[in-house]
Amino acid sequence: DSIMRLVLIRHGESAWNRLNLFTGWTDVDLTDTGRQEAADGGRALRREGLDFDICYTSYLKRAIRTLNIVLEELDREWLPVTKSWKLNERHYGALQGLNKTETAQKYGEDQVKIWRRSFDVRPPALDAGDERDPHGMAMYREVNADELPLSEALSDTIARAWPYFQKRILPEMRSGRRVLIAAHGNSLRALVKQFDHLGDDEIAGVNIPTGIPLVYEFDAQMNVTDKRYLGDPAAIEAKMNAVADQGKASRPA
Ligand code: DG2
Repeated sequence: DSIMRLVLIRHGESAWNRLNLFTGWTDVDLTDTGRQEAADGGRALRREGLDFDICYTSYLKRAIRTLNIVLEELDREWLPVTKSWKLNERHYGALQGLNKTETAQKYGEDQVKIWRRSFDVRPPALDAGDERDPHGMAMYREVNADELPLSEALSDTIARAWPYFQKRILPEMRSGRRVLIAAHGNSLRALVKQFDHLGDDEIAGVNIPTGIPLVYEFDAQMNVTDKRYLGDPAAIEAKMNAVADQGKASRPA
């Protein structure tokens, strides 16, 4: 048949997810919980009998390590993996390193919601030459300077991630390869918005849980014919709500 399947997975909990800090391009590692989530995600894929031919991830170690753990669970560590900065998390600009709750207390929950979930409002940009500026980092030395952001709205993330998907990943799917993508909350929201043809307001309500495989099926015209998270629906919904609540001014401990 001509059904194409694609699996997306957000990395497991990172050290900065745990601390509730805006992360973006900060290259933080997984926590023990995050590694556990990744292993659980890999086991869920194995239980479903899902197998892969080629994998994609970002340049950031929380996504790379999640993918490695998933592949270990699947006994598929030999699979080819392509890394691209175009699958990096949305650049969170000068918010990177700030606590989301404290930022909501200081600027209000509405402003934080705009910074986290608006389609085209960029967070305040990093100053050029800031130690977090990607220009000059070894990781990005092959990237044209004018492509590297100092802050991104979701629309900017779509502008790099979606052409990458269409040019590099979709042709592999069309040639019959089974693709796994390990990436980030917002770089995956960028793809989901395009797959599901969500409006700019609709995507604001989408929160991607950590470490839960999201299985898409498409027909040859790239219409979505099926979409499901692997796991217990109540647990998944609780995880999505926890992501949404990270921007509240007060959160349950
Ligand atoms: C989080 C997402 O990215 O944050 O950059 O802080 O998926 O790499 O942990 P991830 C970050 P929110 O937009 O959900 O606040």
